[in-house]
Amino acid sequence: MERLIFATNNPHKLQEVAHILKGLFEVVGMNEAGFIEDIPENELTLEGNAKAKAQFIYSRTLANVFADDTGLEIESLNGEPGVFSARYAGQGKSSEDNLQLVLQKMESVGNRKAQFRTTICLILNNKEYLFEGIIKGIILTKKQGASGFGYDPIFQPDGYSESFAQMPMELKNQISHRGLATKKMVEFLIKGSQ
Ligand code: ITT
Repeated sequence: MERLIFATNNPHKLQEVAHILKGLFEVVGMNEAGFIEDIPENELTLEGNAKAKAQFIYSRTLANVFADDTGLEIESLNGEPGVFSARYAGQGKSSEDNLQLVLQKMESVGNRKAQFRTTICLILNNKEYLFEGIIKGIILTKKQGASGFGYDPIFQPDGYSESFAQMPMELKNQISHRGLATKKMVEFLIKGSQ
């Protein structure tokens, strides 16, 4: 089975993606690949950060690698937290702090439309490829559910009456931003290797 490094320090992302790639590719997280440091994310776009993370590992290993940068884009907050989703409440703050800040900013806001967007950058045989996944939904007024991670308890995808944090991972993976982007990458990898 072909080996791919997933340049992430987020164990939840690794678990979700490893589940999708199970039986197709051997996915190795950054820790397993021997990296313990945080990769700097200084770009102003998801694409830029995804590329930076993948290039960081590629330049040190020359191995096939991919990275995911994800943002929660809220219409009435002009696309915030967006590329700053991981540090919305400030450097060193927790996911819970970030989520609470979103709830606070959305307190008296009527338009609750939002989307999660994931950009994956794959570096394969020294070439870069980008894949995107988007899921539209709404920001709930309070937390619901305890599965998942990050903003999952306050995001309800359109067409569902549960938050991402109330769904089993299999269902989230079927419809999510990350699931869609990962499946596009899988199609590309499978087609490319034929
Ligand atoms: P890596 O950069 O190491 O992959 P990260 O957690 O820093 O991990 P991002 O830079 O993509 O990930 O930051 C996006 C933030 O948005 C992240 O900290 C989560 O809190 C949140 N997030 C990302 N994917 C999510 C998802 O599927 N559901 C809920 N929240 C998510």
